[in-house]
Amino acid sequence: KDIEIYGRGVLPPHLDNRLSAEFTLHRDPGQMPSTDWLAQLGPRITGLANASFTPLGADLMDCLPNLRIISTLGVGYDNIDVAAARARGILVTHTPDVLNADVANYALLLLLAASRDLIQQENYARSGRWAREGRAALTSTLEGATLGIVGPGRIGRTLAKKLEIFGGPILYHGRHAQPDVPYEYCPDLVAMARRCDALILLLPGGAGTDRIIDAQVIEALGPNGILVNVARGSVLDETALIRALETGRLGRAALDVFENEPNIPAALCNNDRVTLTPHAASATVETRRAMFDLTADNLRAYFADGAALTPVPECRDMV
Ligand code: 8YV
Repeated sequence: KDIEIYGRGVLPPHLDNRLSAEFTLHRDPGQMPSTDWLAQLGPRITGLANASFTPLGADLMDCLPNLRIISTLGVGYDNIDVAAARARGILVTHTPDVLNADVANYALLLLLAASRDLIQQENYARSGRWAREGRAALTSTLEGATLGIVGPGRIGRTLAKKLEIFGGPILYHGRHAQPDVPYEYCPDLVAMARRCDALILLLPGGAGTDRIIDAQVIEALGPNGILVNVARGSVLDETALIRALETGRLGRAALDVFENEPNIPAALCNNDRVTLTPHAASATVETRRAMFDLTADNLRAYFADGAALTPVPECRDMV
């Protein structure tokens, strides 16, 4: 237990237990550790377990001069300044793959919920409107629908396979065509959106994808189109989305992630053509446990022999 770890953010109990069994764990004293806290503990900390979505940049790294590894909980690491970490010789790891199936399942759930107006229909049944007003409105089918995946990474590919059940064309857009992905590559996102009945966003957040889903893409998807976002709020222009929904230029949206979490604009909350969930796509007991274990295992492996299990791609040459 001579290795001292900083647990940043609120660590889930299982992760907290794993880390405190193996290391000396210093839990987060607040939003940003105080100067006193950092002055006292900063130099002793060699590992950081990150469970926070707030930016982790050079300012904090410079207060932790002996930090060797940042193990972040989650596959996404857009809140971590990886270039700043690399420049300081700090390895960054994340938790890929273990969440592929559940996040893909959630995207499928949101897609089905949006196309069949599940939440509205549930409200209709529960509130007694069925009995008072008769049958609910008809919805639209996904059978044979053209479905577009934006971001053909690990989760995108897992989802694409699941979408084959609908029997329609599956298209994808990303920076490059992927030779091992057996679906049609569309280099032009707007042109792809125009052809699609639904777009599902699975691309990483960060500078390269900031608001890549803009008014033009949203309007290309059109008045009957469905937009599903289980990626990051930052990939979507939320204001343009709201405007398109309010003016009938987009059909439906199903959103698990938002620009300013955990705050959701009232214009989305009040729109019954929007399905909302609280960033919960990976939130099953089983998947979260695997994510917590991988976060701890990366630290354990690194401190055992320098070979972390799942470094982020930018740090693969560091192990
Ligand atoms: C969160 C996610 O990490 O993996 C990601 O990138 O966005 C989620 O799975 C999860 O909420 C744990 O904090």
